[in-house]
Amino acid sequence: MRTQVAIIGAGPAGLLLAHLLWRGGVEAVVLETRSQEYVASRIRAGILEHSTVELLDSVGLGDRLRAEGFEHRGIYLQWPGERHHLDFVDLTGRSVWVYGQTEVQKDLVAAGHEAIYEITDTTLHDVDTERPYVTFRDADGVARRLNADVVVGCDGSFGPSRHAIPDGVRRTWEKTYPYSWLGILADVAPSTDELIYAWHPRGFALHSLRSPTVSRLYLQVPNGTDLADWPDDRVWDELAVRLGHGQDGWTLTPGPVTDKSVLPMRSFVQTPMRHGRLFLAGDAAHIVPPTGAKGLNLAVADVGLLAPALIALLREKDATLADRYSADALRRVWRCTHFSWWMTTMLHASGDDFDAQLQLSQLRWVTSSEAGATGLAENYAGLPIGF
Ligand code: RFL
Ligand code: PHB
Repeated sequence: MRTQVAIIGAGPAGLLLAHLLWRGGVEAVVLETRSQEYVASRIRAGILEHSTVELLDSVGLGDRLRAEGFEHRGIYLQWPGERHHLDFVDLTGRSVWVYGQTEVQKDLVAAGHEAIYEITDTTLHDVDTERPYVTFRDADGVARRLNADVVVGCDGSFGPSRHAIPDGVRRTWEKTYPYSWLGILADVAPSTDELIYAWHPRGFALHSLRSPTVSRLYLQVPNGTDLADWPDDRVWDELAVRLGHGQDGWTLTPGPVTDKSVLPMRSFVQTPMRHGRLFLAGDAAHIVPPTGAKGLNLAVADVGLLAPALIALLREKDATLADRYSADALRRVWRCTHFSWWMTTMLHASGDDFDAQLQLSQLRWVTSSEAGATGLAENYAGLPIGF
């Protein structure tokens, strides 16, 4: 097989890149190791920032999002005894949208972007030449070869693409955190109109949502937490304490839990994001802890930069944007890496009393000073694609 762009990974980065390239007259083939059903039903991100929505709108993928998603003006930040609303629209003129990653994925599939699913043994070859190719076994176990002008690794944090950049060239930066999130999806109306990020001495809690009848909530838990220790009643009781059930008349309504999982947290960046004819986008190049709601948005921003670069490279033989891709993308990646680290370390209990006082001081500043609030709002609602 031959194509112009071989894309590894049919997550949001890979399928959106295929869509943007198709609109620009460049052909791509997407290779995916999981089944289409598995990819479509993975429960992950829920918040789209302003520039993500603008990009999806501009390429004909915004209709269902506008009709079925929920526009939020801001978030609540709270700690015991106090809840404050930050209005991003007043502060920056930008809102965010609640629209699940599963829905973005469905819209991409509905736009006609097929992938070759259930492949194994994905291997990248000759990426530092003009004739890179990918070998794999298809769902029937048949060995296949895909020749391309360019290979793009959109294969997430466990894919092979990032390792195809030689050890002497690639550099990685990593930070781990001493806590994880226990997340639940529940068939119950959200007890809030906008997301609540709660600092609590027992640990962070987040009340998010997916629709008027589906809530998504998270609890900070120690690394290595066993779900067997967290029956649904215990999860709801702990959420009630940390989110301030009963405080100023606010109540948390529990309901049937339909999904429960533990998510580890990590900050990770690999540079460069391009080596020869291999480009990396999304989680393949960087992971952020979820507290800033940035993972999906960063993946979209990467491909928003990469698509015009590849279109210019392959259609006009103009390498200017492709040569700048890694540096341009990494400016935003490091901004979001810092923001996600900052939100995470401001809101999670570390067990250190001194840290707790600093966190509360920071939270008071962010919620009472227009300068502090604007900084958070600008980062959360998102910087322009070209930042
Ligand atoms: P994805 O979505 O991981 O897609 C990568 C795809 O590559 C495939 N793949 C391969 N394909 C072919 N050959 C191979 N050898 C392959 N190896 C892997 C994978 O099967 C997969 O389909 O990366 P992408 O497209 O870069 O998109 C990034 C986002 O998905 C990610 O940043 C966010 O979902 C992160 N994230 C969250 N972000 C948020 O902003 N808010 C959240 O609440 C949130 N929750 C999450 C998350 C990520 C999670 N993961 C990765 C464990 C919850 C989870 C569980
Ligand atoms: C979610 O709805 O899953 C979600 C929202 C905001 C975050 C993280 C996750 O910061």
